[in-house]
Amino acid sequence: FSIFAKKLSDEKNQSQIWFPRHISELDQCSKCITKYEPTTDPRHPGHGDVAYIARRKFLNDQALEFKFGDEIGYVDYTEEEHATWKAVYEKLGDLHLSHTCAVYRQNLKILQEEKVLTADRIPQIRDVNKFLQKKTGFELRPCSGLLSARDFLASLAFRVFQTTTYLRHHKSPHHSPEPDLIHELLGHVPMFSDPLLAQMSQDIGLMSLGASDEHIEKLSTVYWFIVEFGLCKEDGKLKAIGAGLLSAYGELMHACSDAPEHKDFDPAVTAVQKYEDDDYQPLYFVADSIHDALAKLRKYASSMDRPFSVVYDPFTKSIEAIESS
Ligand code: TIH
Ligand code: FE2
Repeated sequence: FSIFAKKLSDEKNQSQIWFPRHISELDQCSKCITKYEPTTDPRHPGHGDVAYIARRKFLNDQALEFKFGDEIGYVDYTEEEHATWKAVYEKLGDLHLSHTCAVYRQNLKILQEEKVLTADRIPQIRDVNKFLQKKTGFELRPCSGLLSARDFLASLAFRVFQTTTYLRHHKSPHHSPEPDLIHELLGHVPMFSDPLLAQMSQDIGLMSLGASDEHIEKLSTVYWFIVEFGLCKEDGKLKAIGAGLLSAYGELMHACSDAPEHKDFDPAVTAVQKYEDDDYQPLYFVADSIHDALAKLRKYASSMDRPFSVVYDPFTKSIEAIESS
């Protein structure tokens, strides 16, 4: 940004909605919302399983203690959890060639060659972060469940991805109604290893800082339909780019089949589309490519009026708000 850009005055800063200005302030962005809790929601596969509920709570409580600068602790996963991981890992392998985008396949291959992801053992977040750091600078940060859209998106502005640490219930390994570690690792990690997908995610995050509730709703809907459930076309075939599909065998097949509706990805349209969050989506958006989705998103961003714009400084991992001219 130019030296002529005007920083926001103190007065304007104060009338704004608070948002983190430095990566360390993400410590204030871990508010969880309750949805699909196994304690109360019969739609959760772990509903009524006392041991599962206790384990999930233990891991969530541990994640909640994490603060900026802490070393991420190793988690001692149980043999049952390793077995769930392995079952999902191997079953998804059957669909890789036919249903996943080239970026996913390439990055998964590297992750496997470097033994960051292996069928037998659940990877540790700390080791995955070493890989992501060298690919795109993204990092996973433990969180204790579903976050508010505002907090979740704010983290993306800093290339931080809030990651659950518990696993889905062993009874239902091929679809989880909520994000879990398997979804984060098999769905998101290979995609966050891609520079364009990483940039697109960070862009959505930057657009969310200080945004109105209405804009947050729109941005989280765009995020949902592209980063979680997006498709692209390769050689005339539908392929998944979205992490929610890449980690769920049944929905991955459904999304790429003729059963659901498919529409071209257009951020302005996508932003106001209603979505399903307790079953397969009836509608998916299809981008020409990740590059195309990023270009469209940037055009959309410039149409969103904001009294200020934000600049990210990757050296200090901080944000500067600049008055819009
Ligand atoms: N349904 C996904 C899975 O089974 O892996 C998890 C989710 C992603 C986004 C919302 S729920
Ligand atoms: Fe996700």
